[in-house]
Amino acid sequence: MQTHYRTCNICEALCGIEITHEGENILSIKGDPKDPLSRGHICPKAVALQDFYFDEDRLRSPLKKTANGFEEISWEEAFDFTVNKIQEIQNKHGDNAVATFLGNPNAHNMGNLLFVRPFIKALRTKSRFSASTVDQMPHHVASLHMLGHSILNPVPDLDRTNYLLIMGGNPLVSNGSMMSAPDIPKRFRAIQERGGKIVVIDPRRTETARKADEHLFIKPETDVVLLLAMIHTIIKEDKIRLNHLADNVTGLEEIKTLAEKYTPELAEKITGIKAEKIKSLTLEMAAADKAVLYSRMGLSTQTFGGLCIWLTNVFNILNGNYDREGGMMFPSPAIDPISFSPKKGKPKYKSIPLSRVRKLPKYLGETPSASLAEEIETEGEGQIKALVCVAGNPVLSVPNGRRLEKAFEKLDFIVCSDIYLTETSKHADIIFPATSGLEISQYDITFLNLAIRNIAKYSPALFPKKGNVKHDWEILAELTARLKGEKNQGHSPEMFLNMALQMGKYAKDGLTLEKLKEHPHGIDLGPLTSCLKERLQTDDDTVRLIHPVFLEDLKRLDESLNTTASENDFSYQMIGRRVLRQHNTWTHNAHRLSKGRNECTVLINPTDADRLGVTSGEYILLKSRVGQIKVEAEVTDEIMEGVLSLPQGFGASKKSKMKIAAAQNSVSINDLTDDLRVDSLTGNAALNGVYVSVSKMAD
Ligand SMILES: Nc1nc2c(c(=O)[nH]1)N[C@H]1C(S)=C(S)[C@@H](COP(=O)(O)OP(=O)(O)OC[C@H]3O[C@@H](n4cnc5c(=O)[nH]c(N)nc54)[C@H](O)[C@@H]3O)O[C@H]1N2
Ligand SMILES: Nc1nc2c(c(=O)[nH]1)N[C@H]1C(S)=C(S)[C@@H](COP(=O)(O)OP(=O)(O)OC[C@H]3O[C@@H](n4cnc5c(=O)[nH]c(N)nc54)[C@H](O)[C@@H]3O)O[C@H]1N2
Ligand code: SF4
Ligand SMILES: [Mo]
Repeated sequence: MQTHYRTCNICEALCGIEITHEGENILSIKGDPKDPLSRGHICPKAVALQDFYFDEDRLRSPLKKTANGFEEISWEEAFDFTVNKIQEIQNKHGDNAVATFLGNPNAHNMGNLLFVRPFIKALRTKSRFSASTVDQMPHHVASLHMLGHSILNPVPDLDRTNYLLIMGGNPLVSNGSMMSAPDIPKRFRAIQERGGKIVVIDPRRTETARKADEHLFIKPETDVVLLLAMIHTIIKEDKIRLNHLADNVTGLEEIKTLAEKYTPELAEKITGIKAEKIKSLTLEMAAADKAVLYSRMGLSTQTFGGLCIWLTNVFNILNGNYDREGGMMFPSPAIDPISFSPKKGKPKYKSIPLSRVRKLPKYLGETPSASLAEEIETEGEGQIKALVCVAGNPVLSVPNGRRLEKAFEKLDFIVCSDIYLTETSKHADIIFPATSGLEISQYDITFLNLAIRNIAKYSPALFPKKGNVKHDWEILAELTARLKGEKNQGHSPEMFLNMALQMGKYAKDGLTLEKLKEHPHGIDLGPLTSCLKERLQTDDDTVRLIHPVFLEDLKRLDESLNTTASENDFSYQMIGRRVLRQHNTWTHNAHRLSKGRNECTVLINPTDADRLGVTSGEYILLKSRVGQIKVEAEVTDEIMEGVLSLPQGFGASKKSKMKIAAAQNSVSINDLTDDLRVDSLTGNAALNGVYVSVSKMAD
């Protein structure tokens, strides 16, 4: 019997796990109590890592689409065919005719992170899409304009705060995002046990809200006005404290002027939260010695996502809780992605590039994924003719996924790297079968830069590759070499990892890959420290409270406040939710995660249900501008009146090869979300707040 230690790489929580096994026979998967970050915590998904390894429905050989369906081919043929096709299309239509889509699992995989950039460079394409623009782009835009670098992102110092206000996040289920913080329940209990308070603002009384001290309902997509009113209150009540950043903040006077008109009374009318409550909440946070406002998905994937994340930062700064214990802090990771692309001293770019068709902003070189379909459909120079999709499932994950699926018919070539035949990969001409979970070695380059404690940890692979599969990085390295007409250098992720560690902050303390291998539970580098002044990337070393793009976007907000929503049939607003036992679109095949009750239900308030004559268990019809779905209703007062909640990540149909337990009831929320609804400031999709109509099914 052997014991293997690693980090679960499914979500951002970075839980340490302990696997006991006899050869390939897994005896147990448990939380690793010696992991310095997760201290023994895991969720049910970690146990399913074995299911993904053994799953008979996994892709086990390269596939080529033929008139008779998919046929297994050799790796040589798959590489050859792919590179020939890409070069043929680029020669004919230009480099940008080949688009890339990078899905969420890339961020959770060291090999992908290290090898995907050279691959995209070799493709020379500016048509780059990813899950970032259906997720957290507003966080990057706020950091870029305020701090000078898009990946200098703050995280809440959960272990020391005494007041946690959560807007649009449900970490009890999601296990946290833009903060790697495993074991949320224990960390939240600790806040309460030291006399602290947790408040949740969400249109749904979520699992997190139930553990909090207070929950406030808010009308979807109105958070920006609440944030402005909180900032207004801090200013009016003379509570601004900048603390150690006092000499490093610019734009304070402009903030005071712009917040003037957004009174709590105005915010009450728009958000539904009482003016008195807004004031008392703000004053409580101002009075707390260590307080933090944390905003996530519910705020970043809505029409004013950019303004919301900007104002979240502004509030934390004015409240004296930025880069300070118990507030929003900045990790000091052993591998600092910023050190590889410093912006300091560089001239600010004059304007942000725009997408070809809808002229949406392209931050971080990313064209918004909500515009992928139109970039394929719309003829003219730069039209997309081929798609390279690495660990992504955009048919289920981008708004109006059905339009995208239809647009695929126009493409000359699709190649996917995936572990499954999915709603997206089933359209591919070539599929590369990749390894996952227990087959890969791992160092969490992305998420250790978002962890609420400074940690370094390396996990070797547990098992050899199963079947005729390759690591994504091997696939990417081979494609890169062939595209460049060079010989594959045969570099490994470990080689780059070791180099990066040697360039890092802790190299002087002897932090090498060898040392990490000697510490299979990870190395604790201590709690977060104030480090913003050293890490700031603005040319003048200041934190900018304002930037012209935000001021400009406030005009869009004011216009929307002045237009009363016209009466139409779509009178409900739909928001998304996550379920504990699934991760996005790809874990549904794990038997142990898919048994039990149907989780793909739409939550509807009892008052609305009564009006419509709908009862729990009944199937109802939801329609939006772009589509319609039939889904089981769940009547509950945990959702606000006028709001519906549908889970994301569902919708894989039985047509795919997968034996999906819950497939019968599974519908995709993105058959209803609207690709035309974006936060025009950041290009991020506005997945929340979509207008839908509800009706009973005919008997
Ligand atoms: N309406 C609505 N839409 C949403 C969201 C929402 O809340 N509401 N959430 C959004 C968010 S936050 C995200 S991150 C996106 C996610 O969107 P995507 O990244 O497109 O989807 P995922 O399901 O995360 O996984 C992508 C694919 O990777 C495959 N895969 C898993 N592991 C590996 C691997 O190691 N290698 C390879 N090659 N493939 C692998 C899976 O089988 C799956 O097909 O969805 C977004 N879409
Ligand atoms: N179990 C599980 N865990 C996951 C994932 C998963 O699919 N399953 N996905 C992972 C990924 S890729 C990500 S990005 C993270 C996301 O992690 P979180 O940011 O915690 O995402 P959600 O759980 O979707 O929570 C978003 C919350 O916003 C609320 N909301 C919606 N609209 C609004 C609004 O207008 N205003 C306010 N104030 N709230 C609103 C919703 O009701 C919901 O409670 O989770 C990760 N963890
Ligand atoms: S919370 Fe669950 S899925 Fe996320 S890292 Fe921990 S065990 Fe894995
Ligand atoms: Mo995400």
